[in-house]
This record gives sequence, structure tokens and C-alpha cells, in this order.
Amino acid sequence: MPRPDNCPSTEIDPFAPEFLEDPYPHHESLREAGPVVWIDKYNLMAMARYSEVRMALRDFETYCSSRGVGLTDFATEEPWRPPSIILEADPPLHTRTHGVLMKVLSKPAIESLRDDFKRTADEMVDGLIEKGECDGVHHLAEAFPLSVFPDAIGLREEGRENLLPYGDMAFNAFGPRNELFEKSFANAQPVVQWIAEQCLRQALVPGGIGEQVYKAADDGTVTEEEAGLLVRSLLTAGLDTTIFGLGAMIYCFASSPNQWELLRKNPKLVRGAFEETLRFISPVQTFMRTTTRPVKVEGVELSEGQKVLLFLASANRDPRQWEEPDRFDIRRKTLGHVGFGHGIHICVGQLLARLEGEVLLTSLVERVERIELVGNPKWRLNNTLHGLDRLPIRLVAS
Ligand code: OVM
Repeated sequence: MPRPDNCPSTEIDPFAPEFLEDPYPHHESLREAGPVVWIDKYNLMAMARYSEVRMALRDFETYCSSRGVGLTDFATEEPWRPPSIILEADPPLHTRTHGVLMKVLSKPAIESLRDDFKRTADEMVDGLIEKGECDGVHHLAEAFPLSVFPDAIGLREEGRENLLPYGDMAFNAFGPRNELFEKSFANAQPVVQWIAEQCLRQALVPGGIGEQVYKAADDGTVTEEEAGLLVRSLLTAGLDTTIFGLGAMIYCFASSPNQWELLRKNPKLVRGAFEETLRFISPVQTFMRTTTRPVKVEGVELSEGQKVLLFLASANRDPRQWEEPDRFDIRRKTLGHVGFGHGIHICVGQLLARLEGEVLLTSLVERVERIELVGNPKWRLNNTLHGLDRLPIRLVAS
């Protein structure tokens, strides 16, 4: 795929450790380079401005998902696993599968989990206040979703340690076959096998969301095999994403004590605060699309079959759209942020993610006067996700 005429280009590698460690200054260079930028290293077209990212996400006919939403072009290369029938699909298949997950993750379905989630969060926060210092990632951002999400789906206890390695693999696999990819795939076989086994109907504990997906197979909306693949989507997308989001939330408040004070004075801001975290950090940093036809963008002609890298995280901090975008401000109007994506592929699990964020933040606000940073945060590098590996904090009781 040649570089189109009159298109700015860059030698930046958006999957190199120095980019992933602190992506935000690199996003600025990409935004300033132009509405579309050619990434030499991967023959990749990039969009980093809010307006172009939204446009491409909305135009699913021109910017398709069925050829993969990572670097691998499913039209010419073998994907690492059978494609997702929702993420890596276009209408009409996407419409059908999206409908099934919409229903099992609907407002009433998710709300029925609230009381249980809140009890768990309350106990967890109480325990950590008692403990004094803790790791905000390990003891909270990971521990909370791990103790509620697999139960909500209806997974058995045994083998749950495979969930995080699988997510790490799946999100690295959208990028190039670099060191991060190779490392996460070192022990792939048993992890992939365990996941595949848990997606089967007979593996799922009755009463969970997984069982609900199979009920859609009973009424004929999807086949039994498709139901299994949709459970796989839940297991792939449902854990690392929320963990990185919750870790970011704790980090934002630990490093902005004035915002914490503001939230404690006005707990009604909890929902908006989680949303601002998603805008500010964007746990899912990027997704790609593939063009289905030649298309002109701001004077640059993209050819058919062109991979296009969409920087959600950069769109969420584009000064063309946001005032003081690099400021974490929980009173901000975050409407229109693309942290959950945009258009037909917008996150189908967003109500569950928001429930986790809201519930955990509420437990903290009710109990904690200060979140003190007691050591250096460490970022965990991944080709798609941005989040923390370690966050040494002390929760001081109010
Ligand atoms: C999937 C899926 C959906 C959303 C995100 C994602 C790995 C995967 O359907 O498997 O990230």
C-alpha cells in the first residue's frame, strides 16, 4: 500500500514502548501533522483528530470492521483466532449479534447486579482502609472486577487466572507482532483452550449472563456456535478494559486531591467523574478499520483496502473539541467522548463498565477522606490498552 500524494507522514511507531509509556505528547504531534497521517513503519493511515475519528467510526460502510480492527487484514492474512462475530463484523451479521448482547447487557439486566456489586465494593474498601497501604491496581482495580464479573457471567471458579492473560493477548494482537505481542503469547495454548471450554453451554453456571446468551440461541436469533463466540466476546472485552478504567480512576483522584475534595462535597458527580476518567485516560486507546473503497479525506485519497488507525485517546484530548483537554475536571461536560467508541460498534458493555465505576467510586467517596499516592505509579504496556500496572496508595478513612 503506497503513501498517497500530499499526505503528511511520520516515522513515529505508535506501538513502541516510548510511545505507549506516555502516548499523549505523541498524539499531539499526530494531530498537528494533519487530519490524516501516514505511518511509514506499518503502511498505515492514522487519524488523531476528534472530527476525523468520529467521522470514520460513524461511516461503517466505508471503514469496515470485518477485515479486522487491528493491523492484520483478514482479507489477506490469517487472524490469530476465529474472528469475533460482533467486533470484527459488519452489518447484517453485526446487527444480529449486537442485538443479542444489547439484550443480555440491557439496563434492567445490569441494574439487577447493583446491590451485589455494591456490597462487594464496600467490603473491599473497608478491608483496604484497615490494611493501610495497598496497591490500587492489584487490590482494587483488579480485585473488584475479578470478584464480580466472572460470577455475573456464570463462570466456574477453576481456571479464572486465565482471564487476564487472555485479555492481554487479545488486545496486544490488534498491534504488530512486536515484543509485547510475543511475550503475551508465550503461553497461549492452554489459555486459549481454557477460554474456549468456558464458552460452551455446559460450562456456564445457570443464572448468569452467559446462560442468557444461550437463550438467544434457543429462540433462533443466533446458532449455538454463535452463542459460544458471543460469550467469548464477553470474556475478551469485559475485564482488562474495566480494570484499566478503574485503575485510571483511582490514579486520577490520587494525583488530583482537589478533585477528590470536590467529589466528596458533591457525590452526585460520581457518574460524571467516571466518564471524565474515560475521556482523560482512554483505557482503549486505538482501534483500526479497513477501507472498502477509495475515499478522499480532507484532500488525501485513501485507496481501497487501506488500514486506518483511529486514535480514540487523541480524539478525547483534541483541543479542537475540548477546552483544556489535558485537565482532569469532573465537572466537565463529557458528552461526545469516544472512550467507548462511537457509531454502531460503540461498547455494548458500557452499562456494566459504568456500574463498576460508579459503585466502586461511591464506596470510596462514602469512606475515604484522602487517597494518598505513596510510591511511583507504573504503567502496563499493551498494544491497544493504556493503564496501570502498579499504584501504591494509602486510603485514609473519613
Ligand atoms: C470481541 C471483542 C469486543 C470488544 C473488544 C474486544 C479484544 C474484543 O468481540 O471479542 O477487545
